[in-house]
Amino acid sequence: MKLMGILNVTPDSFSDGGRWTDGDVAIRHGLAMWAEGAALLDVGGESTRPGAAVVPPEAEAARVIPVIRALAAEGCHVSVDTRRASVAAAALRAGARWINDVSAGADPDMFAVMRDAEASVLMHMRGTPATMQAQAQYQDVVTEVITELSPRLAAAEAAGVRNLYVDPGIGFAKTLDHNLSLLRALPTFTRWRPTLLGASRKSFIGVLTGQSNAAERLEGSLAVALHAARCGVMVLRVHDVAATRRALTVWAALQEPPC
Ligand code: HH2
Repeated sequence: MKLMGILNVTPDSFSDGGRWTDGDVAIRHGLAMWAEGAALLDVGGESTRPGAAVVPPEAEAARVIPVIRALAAEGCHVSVDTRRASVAAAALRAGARWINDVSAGADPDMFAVMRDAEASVLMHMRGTPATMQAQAQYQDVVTEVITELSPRLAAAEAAGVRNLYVDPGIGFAKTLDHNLSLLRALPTFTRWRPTLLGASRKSFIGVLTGQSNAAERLEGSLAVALHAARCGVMVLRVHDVAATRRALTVWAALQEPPC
């Protein structure tokens, strides 16, 4: 399983907001995650936590493009975490390889841009970060997430997008029970499509463990990482690259046959 290291160049991300807003500090953190074994660095300039402020595309691009350019120039493989086609296009020009879109192509121009990416991620969400939690109502969350992602995948493929990954969107228009149902059903996703998962430090872990401080949710994040590995997730989006890599190394050594 590949690790995607999270690099939020934002003042307000839920667990690391403000830590990497200085470009040089962000680049150093990205290089550190790369050295720790990240296969991709996911650079984002807009927090998508519930109720986060909307960032104009120019401001989002100004945050992420210099960081992406510097990391790509150092040989790191970079993905851009954006809902904006214009930001995604600028990121590809700056050397990004993947596009990670939590809105699964809501911007009408996104799929045309994704055509030029090495791979792209379509994540499930309802509404926008501002409105999503009010839409966390499902009869059967697993079936509905797949049903809602399917037309987005079909549209992307019809537009010529290659190497698509699906993501159930943990924490995006989901309650604790929805998140747990989706995680238990990961094999359904991984049998369906190459799957990326982002659960690192998310609030459902804090609800289960009683930890309100997101930065302290490492153990819960590692538990999800091992579960994801067992379920065949191909890419795991994490804040703590070194710790996750170490946990996965031990887990892999215990598998029969060794993997
Ligand atoms: N989660 C977040 C952001 N981008 N992308 C994918 N594909 N999957 C996810 O689960 C996912 C994502 C939210 O986490 P984070 O970037 O840590 O926080 P914030 O949105 O507050 O910047």
